[in-house]
Amino acid sequence: MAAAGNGGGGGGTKEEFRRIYDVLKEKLLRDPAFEFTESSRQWIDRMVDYNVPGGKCNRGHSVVDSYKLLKGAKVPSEEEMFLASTLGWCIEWLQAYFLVLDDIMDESHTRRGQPCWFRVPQVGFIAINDGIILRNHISRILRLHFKGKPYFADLLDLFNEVEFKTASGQLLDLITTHEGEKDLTKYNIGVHRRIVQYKTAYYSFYLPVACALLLSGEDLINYGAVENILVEMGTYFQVQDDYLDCYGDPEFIGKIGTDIEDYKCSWLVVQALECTDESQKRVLFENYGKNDPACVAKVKNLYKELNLEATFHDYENKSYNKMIADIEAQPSLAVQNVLKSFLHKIYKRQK
Ligand code: GPP
Ligand code: MG
Ligand code: MG
Ligand code: MG
Repeated sequence: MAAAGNGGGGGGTKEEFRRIYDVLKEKLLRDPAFEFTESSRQWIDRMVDYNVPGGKCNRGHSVVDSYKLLKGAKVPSEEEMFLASTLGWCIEWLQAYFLVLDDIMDESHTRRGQPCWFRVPQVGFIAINDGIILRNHISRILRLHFKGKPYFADLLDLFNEVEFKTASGQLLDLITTHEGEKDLTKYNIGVHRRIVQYKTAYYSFYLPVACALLLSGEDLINYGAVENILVEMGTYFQVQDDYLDCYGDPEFIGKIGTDIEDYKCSWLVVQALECTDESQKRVLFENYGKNDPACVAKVKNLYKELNLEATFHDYENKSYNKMIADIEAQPSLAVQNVLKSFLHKIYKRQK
C-alpha cells in the first residue's frame, strides 16, 4: 500500500508533521487566556517538549495518513493538511497526558528512554497538574483551530467520550489488581479484554480514524463496524504491549516493564494461568506481584518453561489474519486502505 506511507501527494511527511508541533506549542505559550510569567512559560515549554513529541507518533501520523486515504485521488489543500496534523497532535497530547499520570500510578521508572516526568528532580507531584494542563491544551488547540467548523461539537464530544472510556479502562486496570491480589485465578482472558479495550483501544485506534472521518465530513454513526475492527486492533496492540513489558529490550522500547511487580492482569499471566499444572501455579502464586527481582525472575522462568513466546507469536498470526479478513469484508476500498495502513504500522512491532 504505497499510498499509506508518508511523502505521498498532498504533503504530510513526518518532518512536516513535526513542524506543526512547533506551531501549536508556540500558540499555547502565547495563550491570551493566561498571563504567563517568565518561569511559568519556561515550565510549560520544557514540560510539553519532555512529554509530547518523543514517541513513535503512530497515533498522530495515522490521522494524517487516514485523511489522505479517505480523500482518495483528491489532493488535500495545505489548510486541510494542517488541520489533519493538528488533530494528530491533539491525540499525541492526549497520549502525553495519559502517560504522565499512568507512570505515577504504575510507579514506572523510564518512558521513551528517559526518566518518567514525575521522577525528574523538582517535578514530583507537579506532574499531576501538568497532566491536567496537557489535557486542557487539547481543548485550547481545538478551540483555536476548529471553532466554527460544522463538526466542532462532534470533535469535542469525540475527545470527551474517548477520554471517559480510557479513564474507565484505567480504573478497571487498577482495581482488577486488587482483586488479583486476593485471588490470582480471577484473571482470565475476558477480564483482560475488557480492560485493554477501554484503557487502550479507543484512544489509540478508534480516535485517530474517527478524527480523520470527521474532518472528511463523515458522520461517525455510520462507522460502527469500523469502530469494532479498530477496537480489535487496539486489543492486539495492548497484547503486544504486555508481551514487550516482559520480553522487550528496555533500551529499545524506552521503558522498563513493571507488570509482574505491579500484579497486572497482563496477557502473559492470563496465558500462564491457562496452561500451568498445580506445582507451576504455586510458583506463580508465590512470586507474582512482588517487588523483588528474584521473584520476578522466577515468574519469567516459568513463562519460558510454558513457552509463552510461541503462544504470543501464534496469537499474533491468528489475530492478524482475522483482522485482515474483517477489513476485506468492508464495502469501501478507501476504508479498507485506512484500516490496513494502520494495522501495518503495528504488525510485529518491536517497540
Ligand atoms: C496503557 O497501559 C494505558 C494507558 C496509558 C491509559 C492511561 C489512562 C489514564 C486515564 C491515565 P500501560 O500501563 O500498560 O502502558 P505502559 O506499558 O506504556 O506503561
Ligand atoms: Mg498502566
Ligand atoms: Mg504503565
Ligand atoms: Mg504496559
